[in-house]
Amino acid sequence: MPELPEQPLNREPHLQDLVSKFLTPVDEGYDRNHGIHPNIDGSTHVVTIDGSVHRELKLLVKDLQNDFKQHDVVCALQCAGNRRHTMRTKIHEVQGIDWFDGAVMNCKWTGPKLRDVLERAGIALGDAEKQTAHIAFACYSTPCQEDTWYGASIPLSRALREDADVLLALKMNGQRLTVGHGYPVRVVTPGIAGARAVKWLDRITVQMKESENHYMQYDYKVLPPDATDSESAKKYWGTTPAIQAMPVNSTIALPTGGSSVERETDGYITVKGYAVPSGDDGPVVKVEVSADGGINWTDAELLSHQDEGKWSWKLWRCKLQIPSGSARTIYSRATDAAGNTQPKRSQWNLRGVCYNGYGEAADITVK
Ligand SMILES: Nc1nc2c(c(=O)[nH]1)N[C@H]1C(S)=C(S)[C@@H](COP(=O)(O)O)O[C@H]1N2
Ligand SMILES: [Mo]
Repeated sequence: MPELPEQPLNREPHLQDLVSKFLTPVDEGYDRNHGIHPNIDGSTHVVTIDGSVHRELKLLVKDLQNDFKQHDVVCALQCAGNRRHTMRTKIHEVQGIDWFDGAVMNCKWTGPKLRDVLERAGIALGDAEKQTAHIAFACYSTPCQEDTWYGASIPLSRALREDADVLLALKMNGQRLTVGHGYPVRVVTPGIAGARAVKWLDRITVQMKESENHYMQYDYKVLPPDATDSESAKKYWGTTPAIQAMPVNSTIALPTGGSSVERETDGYITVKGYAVPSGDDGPVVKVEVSADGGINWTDAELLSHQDEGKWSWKLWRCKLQIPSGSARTIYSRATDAAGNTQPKRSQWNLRGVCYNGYGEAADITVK
């Protein structure tokens, strides 16, 4: 495996800062890297489109900008390991970075739709093949900890759907992409795990197999519960599907677990958080909060924002009546437009991915 000269940058913001803005500022979102950042010259960088296409394309960044209609998409981009800390502390130890609830950001991305670029190349597959084919994304510019390159794939059919809004993003919140978030071009796959949103994109391939990259085949999968360590996981990697859609989720940013809060004169406390929908099933239409372990639920107020859409997160807040005392737990539960809702606890898996049990602020002292 590649020896990297330094540690990859991995960090998440404080949750209260994160939910203070609908659009996450470029330098305030989480960073997730399996290698170190490459140093790419955006004026000469080429994205190759190849595989089962009629015309192989080599596009400069300026071609992506000038030759195709530019689209804006506001979406939540979330690491599949978001909330791993809750899974490992409430259920059982898992492998992976100890993400709390902040490995998600809600940004506005701008660039051409992948389907328009693929249309220019022409898909050289029959209709039946198009239904089962994959579109693979690769970055060869910088090695990773577990592989010499980074790659991922999504179903081709999804990339071809006008309403799936898969973008080759050149901008983030109206500004040129930063190196950390993929300059000069990254894939943005709304509703799909962040692991597929390949940064520093240099190749797009139409193929009949999934990406063979380590992070597609041997990571980012919800392994069955009897995969309890790396050894017992071995026989499951090949048969467990790679994560695509992320599940509906919500978390509580205020109050912070373990903190003390004073009740307002009316006996209420303010609870705040974010909620994200499941895959294609946005937006989130309801968030409820409970102060009694999930017996009674109070509807939270969903805040409205100008740029919101089915892929964006919902910020919410709630006035919750809660008795004073110590060791109180507050839960949150989101429901999306298709009726998907959070379970109290989601299934344990070795890699600690896709945790979407109730949002939880535990051990609160209410004065
Ligand atoms: N080339 C490349 N792309 C990548 C990664 C990476 O390590 N290398 N990490 C992926 C993962 S796991 C996530 S969650 C997102 C994180 O994006 P961000 O660092 O912009 O927050 O990028 C994805 N794209
Ligand atoms: Mo990730």
